[in-house]
Amino acid sequence: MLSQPKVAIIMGSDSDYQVLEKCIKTLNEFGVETTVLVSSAHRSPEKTAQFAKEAEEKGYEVIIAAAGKAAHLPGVIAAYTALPVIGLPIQSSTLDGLDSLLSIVQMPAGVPVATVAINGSENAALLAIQILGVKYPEFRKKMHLYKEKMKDLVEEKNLRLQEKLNGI
Ligand code: RP5
Repeated sequence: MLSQPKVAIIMGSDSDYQVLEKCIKTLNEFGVETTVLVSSAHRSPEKTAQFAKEAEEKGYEVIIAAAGKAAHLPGVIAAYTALPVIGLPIQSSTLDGLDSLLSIVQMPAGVPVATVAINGSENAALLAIQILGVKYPEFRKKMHLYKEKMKDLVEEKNLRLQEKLNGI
């Protein structure tokens, strides 16, 4: 039997946690084991580098790295590991998160970080699940179900709107 996949969620500060809640919840709902930790590319660079270097041997298969402002955490982690890194820009500053987004997305060739939207916490989790789905058919199946549900929800919304419009 295959072991359960593990996703590491790392954030630059505990002030990022609130945004990460949706990500953690989504991964839990899909049955993915997660480890959540705070480590900063700037304030605790040694710990961050050590985490990234050891991530593969610790059994993680995807890393989600969230950071705000000059958000170098995802890029630094990607520099030290061959695992896929998903970067989650946090809207934490006076620049509305654009600084975080650009710091994460503009990686030089050779060191990709799969960047989701500013505060795109749920998508970070779903992308991690889709990456796991390449190896684990059960997660692919769960993603198909998730998409079916989403489609049904849109149709429900459409029907509700049509009813409202017909009542005008
Ligand atoms: C970044 O700086 C963190 O990811 C956080 O988004 C931001 C602010 O950190 P705190 O000053 O709130 O600890 O490194």
